Amino acid sequence: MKLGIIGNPQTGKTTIFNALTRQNQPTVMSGRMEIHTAVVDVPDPRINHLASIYHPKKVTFAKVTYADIAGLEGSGQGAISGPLRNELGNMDAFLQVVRCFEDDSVPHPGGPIDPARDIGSMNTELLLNDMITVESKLERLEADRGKGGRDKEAIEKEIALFARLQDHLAEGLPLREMTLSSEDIKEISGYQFLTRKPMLIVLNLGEGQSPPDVAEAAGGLPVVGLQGQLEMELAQLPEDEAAEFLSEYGISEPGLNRMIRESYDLLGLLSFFTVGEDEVRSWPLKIGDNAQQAAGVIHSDLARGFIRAEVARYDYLVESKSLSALRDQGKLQVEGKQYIVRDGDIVHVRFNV
Ligand SMILES: Nc1nc2c(ncn2[C@@H]2O[C@H](COP(=O)(O)OP(=O)(O)O)[C@@H](O)[C@H]2O)c(=O)[nH]1
Ligand SMILES: [Mg+2]
Repeated sequence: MKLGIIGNPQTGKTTIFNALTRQNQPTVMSGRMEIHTAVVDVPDPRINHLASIYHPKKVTFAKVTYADIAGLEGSGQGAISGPLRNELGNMDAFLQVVRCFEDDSVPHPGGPIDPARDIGSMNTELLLNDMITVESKLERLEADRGKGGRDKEAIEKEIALFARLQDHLAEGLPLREMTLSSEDIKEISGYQFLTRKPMLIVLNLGEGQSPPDVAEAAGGLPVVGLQGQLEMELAQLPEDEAAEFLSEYGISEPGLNRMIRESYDLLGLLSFFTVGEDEVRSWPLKIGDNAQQAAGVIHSDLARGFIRAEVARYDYLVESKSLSALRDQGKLQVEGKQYIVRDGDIVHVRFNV
């Protein structure tokens, strides 16, 4: 699953990307389309706790991929170029970085710092882009109608659907707020509409700055505040110094961890765990997926040869410290393929291939 980091130039996208990845990409404005991707661990204290029980050889966290996407401006001109549009379309969700920090040495092309305005203009930009896609599709459909080659009824149905999308967008509303049947969703899935993708607003705050109220501009989108510059410096410290720094500032956890977890939620994912002496590991799973699908995340053989899953609740395992003790206490659930996996389940798949 891939999250695209978007936003106006000089808002702190690359700074936050560097914080996420402990990398050091230059934070210069090139004006060109440029994309850097990185795979990032999703921090989870439960995994650390399980590791302290099992002392495994290896500890592996669930991961998400972030892409730092330069070259996008929320100018509201509908000017997203072809290749950039393709890249954006390939993302599963967006993080929109919004500049809140004041710093005269950092240019701000759009005028005074105004987070609500920037959120609004980016929304317009994405909306216009979807509008262009819908309109050109409608034009093609109208032409098809004139020719009369294809199934007439099918064309009329498609025209009706895209006209509905057009009306919705014309009201200034993102497509993610539109109620669509599963058939409609299938029909439009190939178009990768930008306003259908989930989005998290990330307020890039100056040191000690409290987050501005952007609820109205965000229109129901989740919002998280972050001190980008500070997080980047923190991420580049050795672990013990970072911990010292945090306690000095009275911070219980880097804001970045919260942002990563929020992006995980944004993608509609939960974590389930596997445990053992070799490895303690968290795995991402779509919320609502079943035990067989979870098995498939681990390995396709496990899904194919699935017999049953032994499932323990995280709290029970922490309490009794071993799966066999839970089995003896009758607290190990034995579940079939259709069992809906919950966040925090410890899953052991029995299989036969
Ligand atoms: N003062 C301050 N400067 C920042 C902060 N975040 C980023 N910057 C600076 O703003 C400039 C642009 O940041 P960058 O991450 O390259 O923005 P991008 O164009 O969105 O990728 C750089 O000079 C950063 O050092 C922040 O939280 N506070
Ligand atoms: Mg950048």
